[in-house]
Amino acid sequence: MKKTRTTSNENTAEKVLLVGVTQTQKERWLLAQSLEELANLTATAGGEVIETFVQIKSRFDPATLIGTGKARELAEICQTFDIDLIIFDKELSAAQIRNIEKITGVRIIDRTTLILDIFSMHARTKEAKLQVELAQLEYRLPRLVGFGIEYSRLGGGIGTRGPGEKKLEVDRRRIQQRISTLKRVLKKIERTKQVQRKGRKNIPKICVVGYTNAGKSSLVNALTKAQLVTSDKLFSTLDSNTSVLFVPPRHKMLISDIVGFLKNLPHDLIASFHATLAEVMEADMLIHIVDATAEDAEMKILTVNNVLEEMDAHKTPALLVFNKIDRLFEEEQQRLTEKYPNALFVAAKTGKGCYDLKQHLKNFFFKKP
Ligand SMILES: Nc1nc2c(ncn2[C@@H]2O[C@H](COP(=O)(O)OP(=O)(O)OP(=O)(O)O)[C@@H](O)[C@H]2O)c(=O)[nH]1
Ligand SMILES: [Mg+2]
Repeated sequence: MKKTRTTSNENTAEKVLLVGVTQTQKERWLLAQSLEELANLTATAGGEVIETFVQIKSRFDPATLIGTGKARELAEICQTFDIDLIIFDKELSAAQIRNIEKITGVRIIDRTTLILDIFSMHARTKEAKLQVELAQLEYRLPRLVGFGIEYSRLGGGIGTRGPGEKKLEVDRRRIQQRISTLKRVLKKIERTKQVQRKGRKNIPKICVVGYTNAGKSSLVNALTKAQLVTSDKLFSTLDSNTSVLFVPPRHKMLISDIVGFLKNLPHDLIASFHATLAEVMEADMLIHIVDATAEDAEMKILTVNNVLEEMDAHKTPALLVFNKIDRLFEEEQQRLTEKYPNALFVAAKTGKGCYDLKQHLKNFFFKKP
């Protein structure tokens, strides 16, 4: 077991124990990063991380993942620190959740449930709400044990929030029906948006992609007159938003801000966001924005590239833009410049570099060869 950190939060916050498991000592560093991210996600969802439990186990136990002995250790920690909720960094089966809950007496959720919970908190438009509901139902369906059994778990707290006022459904047949309805409605929304985009087909389309919190919305605000929500919470943007980017004296482009990416985003979740992510697929150019101050910036670049590849958008021309250079050491910027010679550097917050970026976009689309 390894003790890591405690984040402060309001007194009412749920007290959370994070659990990370890995099969080899070598993966430990990756696990530490993943747990750091899990702690940020937990704080975004309103929880307070009290303890972190790390286990290296070469073979996972199918019943409890970590093994009964370790589950008992968790139970002790929960008692000592008065823990309300355990969040596993790994996806768990319904049986594993049930078994560990039985031993610890504490509610358990996994990383995906936490992410879906944050998504449901941040969905604002009808489209985003429907997409989140679809992702939640698709995640729950294979994990339902029997009719009604799970219902008592939906008492409230992190991991139980559903889109809008709707309580999450628990009946398998009704879930299936609802999934079909949601898919149908979303398809319709997607078609309407497609028609809208066709109407603007003569205007170049740019889509800003990047890891969550890289500064996508801030960049669109800096380049246009948009006033998109920005915050240091993860996944503040769930609804795609298109703004006009004007480069004087007469050049016009469209620029879209979309949901951010994250490592190990569940596949179903990406699929549920098809209508939103169509912005990516139909863009003429992508701006791949990176938080240059992030310790693991290069891992994040790879993650974003992987998601783009999964979406079949990796062939669209992409411009790498490092953001937040107002907080970057000069030597680090130098190193990144050498490694990524075609990248641009900006500070969306102060506007630094945005003029050059606009000129670059203008030249890309309008300069005659
Ligand atoms: N110091 C500094 N902070 C910045 C800069 N650009 C953005 N930020 C901050 O970074 C955080 C995330 O910015 P957002 O624009 O919300 O990032 P995003 O990529 O849209 O994030 P999600 O929508 O949550 O995925 C906010 O707290 C911003 O104020 C910058 O150039 N410098
Ligand atoms: Mg955003």
